[in-house]
Amino acid sequence: MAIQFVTGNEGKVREAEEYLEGIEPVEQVSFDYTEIQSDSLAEIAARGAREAFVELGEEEPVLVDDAGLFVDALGGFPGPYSAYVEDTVGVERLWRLAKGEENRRARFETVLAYADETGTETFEGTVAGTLVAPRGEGGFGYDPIFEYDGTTMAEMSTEQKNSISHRGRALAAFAEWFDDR
Ligand code: ITT
Ligand code: NA
Repeated sequence: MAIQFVTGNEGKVREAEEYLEGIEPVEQVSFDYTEIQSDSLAEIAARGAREAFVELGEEEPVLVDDAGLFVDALGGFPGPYSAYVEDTVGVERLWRLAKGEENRRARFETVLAYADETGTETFEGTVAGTLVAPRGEGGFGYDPIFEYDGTTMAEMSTEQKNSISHRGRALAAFAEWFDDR
């Protein structure tokens, strides 16, 4: 058995594989689940995981990850629109937007939704940090402009990022629950 990680984002898969190594194998699967209009990442992820589990034949468990970057000074923007904003505005220009603000605090949030024949469970993770000019070649997405404790997430190894990140925290909650079932 392998967990089917339904995502088009290879960075997410790398982090999940690294974290779940020795617990459960992870396989990337492409499936375009419906992203419902909602301000709740948990609701979006849970519905997506359920739909993917059913549509993929209800054989193997499914994992979905819905994440966002929430910038304090921008009223939480881009939040649930983070993927769209990365594609259109871009990471560098989002930094320039934040640069003009005195308050550069931001947080990443992610919700992991796991679905199998017994039901659907969600696990959340958050990390608070500061937006900075882009640094580092690792990670993905907004990592180069998100600094935690003096280091951008793009300057961290996958293992280091997992030890402090929103996704790492959600994976920790998931792994604990998964192991205890
Ligand atoms: P899937 O929906 O296919 O999983 P996606 O990249 O569209 O992939 P999201 O909607 O969850 O995923 O992503 C929201 C945005 O936030 C997107 O631009 C990501 O690149 C970015 N993002 C998510 N997790 C991140 C992380 O750990 N570090 C930096 N950026 C991240
Ligand atoms: Na997405």
